[in-house]
Amino acid sequence: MRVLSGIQPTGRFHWGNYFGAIKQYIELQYENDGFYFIADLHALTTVREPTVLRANVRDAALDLLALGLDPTRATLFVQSHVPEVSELYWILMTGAPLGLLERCVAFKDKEARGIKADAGLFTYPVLMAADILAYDSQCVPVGEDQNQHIEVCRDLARSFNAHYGETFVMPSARILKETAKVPGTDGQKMSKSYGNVLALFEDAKELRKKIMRISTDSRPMEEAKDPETDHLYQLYSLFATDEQRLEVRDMYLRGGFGYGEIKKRLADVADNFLEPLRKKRQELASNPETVDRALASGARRARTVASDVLARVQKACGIKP
Ligand code: AQP
Repeated sequence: MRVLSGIQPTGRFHWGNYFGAIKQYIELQYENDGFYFIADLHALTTVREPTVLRANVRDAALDLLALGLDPTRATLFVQSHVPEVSELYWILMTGAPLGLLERCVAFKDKEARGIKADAGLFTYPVLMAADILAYDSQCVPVGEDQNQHIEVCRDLARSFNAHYGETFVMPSARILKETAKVPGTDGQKMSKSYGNVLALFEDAKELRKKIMRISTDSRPMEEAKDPETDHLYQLYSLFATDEQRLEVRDMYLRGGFGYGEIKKRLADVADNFLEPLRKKRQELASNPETVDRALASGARRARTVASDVLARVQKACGIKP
């Protein structure tokens, strides 16, 4: 099965990116034909400093490789290295109903929070549709926040197919229930633009400090609490073994514990998980040519697939002989 997903190099990856999306990329790479890209064209809507964007793309590649993405199994590439996608984006823009884009909550949410929105941000779901359709993708592993954009992609593919004849493969989202919306330090969705993230490759001491500052309620220690509605417990569950999780769950149900104790446990399990990855990342960073080689061969493979799909689309709509 062709699996595809992209991730924006708009800053360092956080726990939500990993548990919502990247972990799926890695699990799916063994049995499927995985295409994973660093979405630098999408990032241009927020990162307007060239040196920062270049550094972010490199960090993103290092992070993905350190987290376990294997470029000999999956195709890892940078979005802008496949120009066919930009042409497909334009073709899909013609015929994309404005109302469909106006209903996208990610755009409305940013606008409501006073983030200056440009046409790129408004039409982001159409570029995302081109990203998906350009590789005949069947499965798109993402967090819940991207579900609506995948529905837009399916709408655009359906209406193109209805007008010009069967051209696009219909993709489906793959969203894991337990990690569809990882909470941030304040309990809202973990998101860079909410300033509530815990980064994966943050300095260990800084990370521990941030964990100790996770917001909690002021109910008395002795009161029993529902673990399922508590974001600290949800974060702990991401890293804990079943046994560790059940022990903490019991503490919540019984009451008589302090949130500080859970935060310490969270810092320990997270550190346990992250420490070997930090080491792996350091090794990779000292071999930049390995990363360059992986991205170059990924782009070659991705272009081969995307140019075939684009030729099929051009023929269908009559713009090339
Ligand atoms: N909190 C989350 N829980 C589960 N999945 C999440 N994803 C992001 N946040 C969560 C998933 O990560 C993948 C990459 O998303 P992206 O490139 O769109 O990253 P992002 O949107 O830049 O992440 P942010 O922090 O949410 O950025 P802003 O604040 O700029 O929008 C996607 O599959 C996404 O679902």
